[in-house]
Amino acid sequence: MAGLVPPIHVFSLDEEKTWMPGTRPGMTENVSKEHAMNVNIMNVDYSTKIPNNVNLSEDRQVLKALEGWHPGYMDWWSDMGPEGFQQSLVYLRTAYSVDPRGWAKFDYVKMPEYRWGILLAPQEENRVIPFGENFGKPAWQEVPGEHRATLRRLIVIQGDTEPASVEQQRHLGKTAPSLYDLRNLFQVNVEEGRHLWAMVYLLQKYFGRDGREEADELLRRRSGDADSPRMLGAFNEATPDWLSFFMFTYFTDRDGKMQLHSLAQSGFDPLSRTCRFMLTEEAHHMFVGETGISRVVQRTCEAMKAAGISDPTDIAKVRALGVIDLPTIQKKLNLHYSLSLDLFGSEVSTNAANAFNAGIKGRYKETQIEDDHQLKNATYPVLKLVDGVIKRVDEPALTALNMRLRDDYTQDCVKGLLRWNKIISLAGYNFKLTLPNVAFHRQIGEFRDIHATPDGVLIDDATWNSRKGEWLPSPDDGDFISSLMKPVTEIGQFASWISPPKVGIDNKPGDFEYVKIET
Ligand code: BYC
Repeated sequence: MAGLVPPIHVFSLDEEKTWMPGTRPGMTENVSKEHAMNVNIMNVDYSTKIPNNVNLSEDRQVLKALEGWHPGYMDWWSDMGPEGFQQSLVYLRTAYSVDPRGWAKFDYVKMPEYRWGILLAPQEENRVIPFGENFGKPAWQEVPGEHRATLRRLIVIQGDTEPASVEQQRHLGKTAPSLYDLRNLFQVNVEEGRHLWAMVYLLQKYFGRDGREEADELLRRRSGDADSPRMLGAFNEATPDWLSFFMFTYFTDRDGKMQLHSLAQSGFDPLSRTCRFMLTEEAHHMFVGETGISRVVQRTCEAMKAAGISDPTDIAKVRALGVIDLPTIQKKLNLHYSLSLDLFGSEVSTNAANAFNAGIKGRYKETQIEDDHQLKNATYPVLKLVDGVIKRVDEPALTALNMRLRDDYTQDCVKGLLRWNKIISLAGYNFKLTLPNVAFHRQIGEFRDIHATPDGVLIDDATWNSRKGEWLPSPDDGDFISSLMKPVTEIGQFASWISPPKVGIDNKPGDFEYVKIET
């Protein structure tokens, strides 16, 4: 076990710089303008049962609906939220404002007492719909009748993923590699719970009785349940160990980032404002993933060096050191990246085209793109299977929006790989983590009916079945990783397979007790 090094200010990916209170969240493009206009809704009202900055105390009907939903949420949290630790004091951040210059405060909280609230980013005066057929018209403050079903579907899908991830991660507390990591897990979990509240607020305020029914359904479905599963594939997969958790927060939360960015462009202003604030919290989740994987890679490299191992693919020798070998890390990466690609839907999608035309779901950084924002004559290259070969084919840009968002996502993913590979090369090893080809291990879209290697070579069923254990975690890999998942609960100590972080949460020192465990 290693001790926590003293905190130094090193942050990695751009969005990860943004999650500390007192710094500027990177997701809002017009923060300073908005700030000048909206000081009045910055602070959160804690006088109602549901903390909020949407004036719920004067919106009795919605407040009543949310208060009616609250007990079911608490039951769900107690049944499906983190297993154990509910009486422990956890050093959590809670949003008390949406002011980008300082929006969160840290304190010890028992998780069931966390104040899940409704927080929207400030309203931008005279905001217009930034894309689609309604381009340039005033943003909607109410749901337009003709787009009601599409909007509701997108909000329900978004809402469904939030509790799903908490359900997937509920067992992980038992095997946390440190109190620091345990606290990060719980921070992610309570904020995913808050994101569920965010979507439920929209459903209950703007969608009447159907919205209330959908809000109830969000508490009824369960990740991985045979009869009542969560809506999207990746949210029904298991998160069996901490390496999976870090991969999930790096790759799957990053799909969340891309989808939330697209919805933050929405002409339906309450959805846009909700997603903009969610992105502020989401940044920390990806920070947990990126630094988590960095720390695993770091530890493996250090252990290999200390033992004089020159070949990082000598799996047996590396595993004997009690660290996770790089080829197994690559397999986990292959799994989580490919599952996350499926979350973008089909490459060519009329659903996506309709949502864009309507002004409901835009592109990543829509307002920064220089074009007509209507995609009238534009095309976009889409990877397709043509006569058994993967080729780029120009498609109307409007129907290729999922592909475009997925490409933006892939570019965003690469940044982490560069950092992990730098750790490996600085340690003197000739090994590179890579993203598998988009045709590899897919269940949705163009490549769902074929098999391909991580290099994108098409293979038949028999080859896939005999070789898939080389590319995806096998039961043996799972058993090995499980064998390392022993809880470490001593203050400032870390499991053998992961390095301490470079910096503590809220700049706390290495010997800080992030979770005061109470059983
Ligand atoms: N699994 O035209 P298609 C997050 C369905 S993560 C199952 O190809 P479309 C988070 C689709 O529903 C972000 N079904 O795709 C991360 C449709 O069914 P219906 C969550 C799938 O509609 C970590 C049919 O196939 N937010 O926040 O253009 C922790 C044809 O659809 C899947 C969103 O996703 C799948 N993977 O795009 C916590 C944003 N893919 O309606 C949180 C909202 C497709 O014909 N959602 N289908 O029965 C959307 O924008 C879109 O619905 C999708 C799909 C991107 C999901």
